[in-house]
Amino acid sequence: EASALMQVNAADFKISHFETDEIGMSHVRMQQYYHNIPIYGAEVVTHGLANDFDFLNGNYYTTSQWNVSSVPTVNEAKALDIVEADLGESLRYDKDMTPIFSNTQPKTEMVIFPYQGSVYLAYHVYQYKNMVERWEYFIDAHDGTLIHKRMSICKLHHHFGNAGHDAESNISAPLDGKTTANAKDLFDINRTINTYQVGSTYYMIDATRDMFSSTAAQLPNDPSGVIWTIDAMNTTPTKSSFKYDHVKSSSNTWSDKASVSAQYNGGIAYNYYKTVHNRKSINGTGGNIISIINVSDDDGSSMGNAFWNGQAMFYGNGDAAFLSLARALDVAGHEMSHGVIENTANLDYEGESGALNESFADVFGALIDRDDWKIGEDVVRTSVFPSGALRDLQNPHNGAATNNFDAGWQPKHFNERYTGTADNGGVHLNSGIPNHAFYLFANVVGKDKAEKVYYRALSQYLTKSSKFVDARIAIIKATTDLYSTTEINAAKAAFDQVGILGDSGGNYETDVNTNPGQDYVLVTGENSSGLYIYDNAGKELVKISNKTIFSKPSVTDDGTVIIYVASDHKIYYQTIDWSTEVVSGEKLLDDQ
Ligand SMILES: [Ca+2]
Ligand SMILES: [Ca+2]
Ligand SMILES: [Zn+2]
Repeated sequence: EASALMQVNAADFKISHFETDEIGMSHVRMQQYYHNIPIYGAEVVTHGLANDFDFLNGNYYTTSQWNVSSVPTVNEAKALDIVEADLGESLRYDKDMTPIFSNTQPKTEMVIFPYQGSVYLAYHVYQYKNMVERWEYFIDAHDGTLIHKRMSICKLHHHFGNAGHDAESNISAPLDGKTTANAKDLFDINRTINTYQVGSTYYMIDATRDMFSSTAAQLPNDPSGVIWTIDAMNTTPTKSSFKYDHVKSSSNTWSDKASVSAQYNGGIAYNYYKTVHNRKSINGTGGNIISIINVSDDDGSSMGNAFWNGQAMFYGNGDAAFLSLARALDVAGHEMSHGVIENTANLDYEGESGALNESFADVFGALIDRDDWKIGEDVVRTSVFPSGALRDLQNPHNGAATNNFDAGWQPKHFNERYTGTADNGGVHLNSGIPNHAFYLFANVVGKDKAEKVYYRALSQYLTKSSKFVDARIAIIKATTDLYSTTEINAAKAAFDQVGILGDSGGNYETDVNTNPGQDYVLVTGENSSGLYIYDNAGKELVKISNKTIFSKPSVTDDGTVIIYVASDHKIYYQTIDWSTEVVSGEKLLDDQ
């Protein structure tokens, strides 16, 4: 079934992930290739019980008209030089790195990059400018042109600094034993935290979780499978003067409340994913959960922000707008969930997929800090955020004037969406729309069911290039997998209410330019019998299938190919020539 997606060779799809889940459903994730090079963002997932696949989603391209040489004329080193020249800083972390930031070296992959109507052979480069800024670049592998770039790190709220590089470690020597301590957090509440004794020194390292690997760990400096809080000693990770060290004590007493909060909240978030979703840590394979506290702003002042940099959570001690950020469980949950998202659907941090990335981080932040629908209520100052929260899933307008983003206003309906280019296309703004859909859904079915559905959608259905409509389809499908009519209707109603409509996948060609062609709607008949094309006035143009349609049809980026699964569980496709309006008729995909 994985093979032969029309007009492309079967060999162009390769299985990247296969999983059979707890209800016995298989999910096959496939990457599309062009001349043996992966096409960026082209992923298809098929799903079904007992390998009887009856649902397909994702995004793929018809490549028959493409004419791109797959042999680069610019080499990888040159591409990295171009990235560094553009960043204005060199950051090939090749020296003296501790295990904490071992993954900050640039990562490069050759891809076929469809972008704004053209198709490129490109180097996709992840490059850290410093500990705070991770950038993604697409460099033309034929002429070295910078095709596209974006920063792909979430700050809890968005104003960005720059400059500086190179971190130096103060982390020193090694020896044993798990201990616990009682200490006050930023609420002045006594918390029991797990610490670790090596020789006569206690460290803020929690080695009690079932992800802990005693064989791989060298404590305290190179642990494996721990929850670990580190002190940045009021230095800034954008500067070469950045320093960090263990939070430690000679008596197992802990007076830095931010460290107690960070360690405690890290444990709650770990437990949430473990007990509710059977997920082993952020990366799914027992990777360390690292929080860095006492992080300063670029100018050395106290930082009113928090972020996940792809490796660790960073927390500032607050400013005129925020209290100490480590205080808030939902902030910790949000930032850690970015790591979970990166290790599952890995939604592009831009446009609608970026807003979904932000939304899933808020959704799980609000599920981990379960007592309200708000984000940041324990850390914002009301002088800046009038509602007393940074964001509110129940009411994304959040008590602020329309479009007053700085005061925490977000759109709650697709009609209100932000269409500008700031904030990677409004990823922290338009997240309000799917956030509100989650609230509407969870408010009907309850958080216990809603979280199962959302985690399933994130881990089994969504892909890198998923858009709002794909989230709708994924949530409805995940609900269908797990629950019944009441819940399915609640999911549909939730997305209807925020204006995310449609039953087939989005136009993936670009986030920025919309297709100038006329819109058509693909619909199934009553009881899913028959497949029709309607115009956008709701008039039936043509019936293209008599079959009972099992899956939501999926449409290629250019609208020329429709693919769907019928009730016989076979995959069919049709091609449409829009210039002549000739439909090919139903064809069966080969099973190879
Ligand atoms: Ca709360
Ligand atoms: Ca909250
Ligand atoms: Zn975020």
